[in-house]
Amino acid sequence: MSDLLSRISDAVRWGRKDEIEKLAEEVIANNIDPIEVIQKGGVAGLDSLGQAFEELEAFLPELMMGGETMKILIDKLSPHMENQKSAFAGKVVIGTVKGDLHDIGKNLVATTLSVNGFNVVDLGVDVSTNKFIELATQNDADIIAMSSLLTTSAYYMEELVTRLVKEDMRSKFKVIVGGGPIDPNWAKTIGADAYARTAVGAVKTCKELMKIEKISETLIGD
Ligand code: B1M
Repeated sequence: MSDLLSRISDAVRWGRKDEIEKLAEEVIANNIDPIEVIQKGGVAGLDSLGQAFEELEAFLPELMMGGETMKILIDKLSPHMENQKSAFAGKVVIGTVKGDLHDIGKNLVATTLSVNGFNVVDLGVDVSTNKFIELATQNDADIIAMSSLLTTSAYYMEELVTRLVKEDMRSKFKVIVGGGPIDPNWAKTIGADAYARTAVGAVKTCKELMKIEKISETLIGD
C-alpha cells in the first residue's frame, strides 16, 4: 500500500497523466479507500510540487500539469467513495472565493459532503460575496462553505461574514471556511462559525453545525 501511495504521489508531482490512470485502476481493483489514496498519495504529491514551486524548482506549467493529474485521480476515484446518502444532512452552498481559481480542494470537499448526505450547490471558483449570498438565499442553504488557497483572497471570507451581519442575515446561515492558508485563528478573527482542515473534517464539522440552533461565539473545527 505505501509503495502504491508513493507511486501516486510521484505521478501527481511530475504530472504523469497516463500513469495516474493506471494507478487509479490499481486502487479500484484492490478496493483501497479512495479518500486515503487522494489524501496520502495525491495531496502529498501536490504538496511536494507546491514546495518545489516556492523554491523555484518548478514553474506554472508544472503546477498546471500536477493539478490536471490530480483531477484525473479524483475523477476516477470519486465514484468509488462509500456513499452514505441515507438521510438528508443539510444544504451547503460552496465555492472558492473571489480572485482564486484553485478548485481541487473545494471539489473534494463538495464531493465528500455530497456522498455523506449533504445537498451541495457548487458555485465554482472566483465566487463574489454577492453571488454567495444571493445563491445561499435562493437555495435556502443551511451552510455557506468558502475555500481559499490564496492569502490575497482570504479577505473575501471576512467580507462575506461582515455583509451577513450588516444585512441582518447572520443568523440565517452557518459559515465554514478552509483551504491552504486558512487556520482556526483566521476563522475566529473573521467571525466564521467553523473551520476544517480536510475534506473529511469538513463533513464532521458541517454535521456538528447542523446540530446547532443558534450561532455561538465558539468556533467549531476538526
Ligand atoms: Co497555485 N498556489 N497558484 N495553482 N497551487 C498554491 C496554492 C501555492 C501555495 C503554491 C506555493 O507557492 N507553494 C501558492 C499560494 C500562496 C499563497 O497565497 N498562500 C499558489 C500560487 C501563488 C498560485 C498562482 C498565483 C501562481 C501564479 O500564477 N504565479 C496562481 C493563482 C491563480 C488564481 O487562483 N488566481 C496559481 C495557479 C495554480 C494552478 C491553476 C496552476 C493550479 C490549480 C489547479 C486547480 O485547482 N484546478 C495550482 C496548484 C495545483 C497549486 C498547488 C500546487 C496545489 C493546490 C491543490 O490543489 N492542493 C498549491 C500548493 C499546495 O497546496 N501545496 C498551490 C490539493 C488540494 C486537495 O488541497 O486545496 O489545500 P487544498 O484542499 C484541502 C484542504 O485545504 C481542505 O480540504 C482539501 C482536502 O483535504 N480544504 C477545505 C480546502 N478547501 C476547504 C474548504 C473547507 C474545508 C476544508 O470548508 C469550506
